Amino acid sequence: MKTYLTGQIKNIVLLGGSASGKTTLAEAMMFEGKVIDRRGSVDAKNTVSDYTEVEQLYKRSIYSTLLYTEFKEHKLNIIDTPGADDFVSGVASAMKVADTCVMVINAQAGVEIGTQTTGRWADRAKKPMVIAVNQLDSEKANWESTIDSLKQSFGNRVTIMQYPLVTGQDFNGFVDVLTMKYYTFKDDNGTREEHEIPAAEKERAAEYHNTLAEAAAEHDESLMEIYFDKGELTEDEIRKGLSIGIKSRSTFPVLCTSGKRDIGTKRLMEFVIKTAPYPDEGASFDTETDENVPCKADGPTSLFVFKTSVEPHIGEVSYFRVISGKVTEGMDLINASNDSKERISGLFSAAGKKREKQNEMLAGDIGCTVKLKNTKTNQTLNSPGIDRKLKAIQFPEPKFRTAVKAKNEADDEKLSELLNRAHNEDPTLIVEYSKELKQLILSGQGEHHINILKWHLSNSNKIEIELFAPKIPYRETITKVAAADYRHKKQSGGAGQFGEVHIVIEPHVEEAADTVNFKTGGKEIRLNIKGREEISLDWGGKLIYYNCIVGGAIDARFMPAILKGVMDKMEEGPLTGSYARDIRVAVYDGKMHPVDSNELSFRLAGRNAFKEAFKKAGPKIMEPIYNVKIYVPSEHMGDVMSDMQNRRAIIEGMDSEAGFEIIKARVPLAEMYKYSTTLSSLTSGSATFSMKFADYQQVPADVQEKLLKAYEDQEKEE
Ligand SMILES: Nc1nc2c(ncn2[C@@H]2O[C@H](COP(=O)(O)OP(=O)(O)O)[C@@H](O)[C@H]2O)c(=O)[nH]1
Ligand SMILES: [Mg+2]
Repeated sequence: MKTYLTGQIKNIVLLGGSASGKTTLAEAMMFEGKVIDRRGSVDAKNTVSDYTEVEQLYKRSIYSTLLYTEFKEHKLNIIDTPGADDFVSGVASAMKVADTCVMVINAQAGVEIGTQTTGRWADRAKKPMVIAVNQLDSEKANWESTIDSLKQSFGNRVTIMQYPLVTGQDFNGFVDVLTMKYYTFKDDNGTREEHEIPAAEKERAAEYHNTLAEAAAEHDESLMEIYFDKGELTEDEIRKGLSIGIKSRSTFPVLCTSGKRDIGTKRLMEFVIKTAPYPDEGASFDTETDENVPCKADGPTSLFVFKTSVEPHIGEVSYFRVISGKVTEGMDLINASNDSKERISGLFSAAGKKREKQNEMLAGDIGCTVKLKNTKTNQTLNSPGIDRKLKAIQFPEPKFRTAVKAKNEADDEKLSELLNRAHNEDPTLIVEYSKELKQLILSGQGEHHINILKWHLSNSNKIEIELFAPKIPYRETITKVAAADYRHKKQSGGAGQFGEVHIVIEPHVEEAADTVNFKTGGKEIRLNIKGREEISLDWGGKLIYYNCIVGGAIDARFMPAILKGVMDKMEEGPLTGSYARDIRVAVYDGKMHPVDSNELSFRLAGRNAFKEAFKKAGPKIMEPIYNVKIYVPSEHMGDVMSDMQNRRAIIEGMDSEAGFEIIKARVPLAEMYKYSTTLSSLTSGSATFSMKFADYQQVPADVQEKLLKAYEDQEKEE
């Protein structure tokens, strides 16, 4: 395939709700560009984009797919994304490398939750947006209400550039108020005919044309002047103004399409090619040290890997954008994260699994290579001597958490390896062995997300897994002062064991002064602080350890052993075996034996003294609380709220945004198991949410009771 110059490339990402028709539209674009000679369909499971077995099984996109088409001396790189929230990683990575978003709207539904969620991604990434109102050929298509919902969501930036005369069965074209032509299409193969605008439509078309011209003039002073002078703009002038408006996200032009019947596809491509930003005017790439890397073909080479996948018969495929310079076959590049040398042994443009060989690709182009040894998503490859590490893609926080194990224990090791590999391919799948919970915890974006992984493990790797409710990482702490003396003594035949420690403990509060006078259990204790050690615990919170031994009651050499004993119990809290935190421990007295005292004795004495004191110190279990943000259409608000109430949620605020209500709440993690599934069934899939760890909070008394009981029972069993 020929080498395209930076000024001949456009990079778009198709966004939109599930089943809005992105994959079908991409198919039509490739057909128009003669990359394929017949169009497949999602239902016949033969599209270029949804080529994996699991996508064909579910008849929908699960992964983002890199595609391209060639049109009007340009190469259009297209990233088709899945619409469902569960597979958002494909949207996040595409958003990094594309220059323009094409938001595909299902005219039967108008703005959907997928429009909203992906629209927010575009907003955060500050990407231009062109709107394609699609499926106008379907019986239930409703142009007016679709435009209303778009305006409600995106405001006055929504600017009509094309509108249909009829929708449904008879939909066969539209009026284009940029070119002021009426286009019709026949034979469902994109054959286009150009007409005068029908007389009955002239007035309406002129009105939209003026609105478009005004929107275009708004972004450029010289255009504004011409517009005031002449009262109108030429097509080229409008295009110039629109181009500026699109780049600055102040204009979202609306076009009409039916991907299925190949209506409007070519006009959409033409418009993108003529008006949307080129790679050197589009996405901006900064290094981790905030240096901007200009998109210049004559600069040093840098590639950014935004996706990797393992494909049958090939192995690992790495998808990249050429950020700067050019890449040629056989070139040696250096991975900026690990300094390993990578040879670009194959260089391709990709349309799904179909790869076209390229000898060279220039700045701004998007392609793939195979068999890199040491390169993962989010890494940068540079020409030798160049040290650039580009800012990483920000993937969303997980919102579905499950424990996992192999049904057959013998598969455990292989399972860990496969899960790690899955994470490399999809960074929103996170796997972690929790030492604390003694469970392998798998997190993702939803139950379906995890089930697809399960399908792969079973079908591609012949490993069956079991998913079950994960334990909650509780924490333990104390609420008041308590003291304990403990003597560890053992006399058995030869050498004995002896260690006695007296401790006092209290809750640790950041910045509170050290306490020296205690009254507890009818006893007064006065401390003489000799040493203070502040330990930041791996699991959060602190332990402050005071050496207050006077008169050599315990040798200094035994102090670390006592601390070890305390840490033993901090790691396996006395209440439920969870980590303990935020405690001050002072050792102020004790006894030694001239022969039998050793480190082990003091470790055991420290551990038991701590355990006893802990139990008297008003111990509390704390649970992780998450900040949860739910986006829900108003009609489902009541159901979602009452469900939240059953989850011990504290509603912190409510808001509304473009027809959606936003609920902000603090919810215990223990109450969020499978929430994504519940929310989806409560709202027929029209809501979404995010969750992020906030802090630890005491559990209510009844919950503490239950947890204590459960731990006791478990201890007895063991
Ligand atoms: N009538 C009609 N149906 C369409 C159109 N585009 C897609 N579809 C159908 O809508 C469903 C979802 O299409 P798909 O391309 O997979 O949507 P995606 O999830 O956005 O990729 C499929 O059954 C398509 O055949 C269209 O323009 N008109
Ligand atoms: Mg799709």
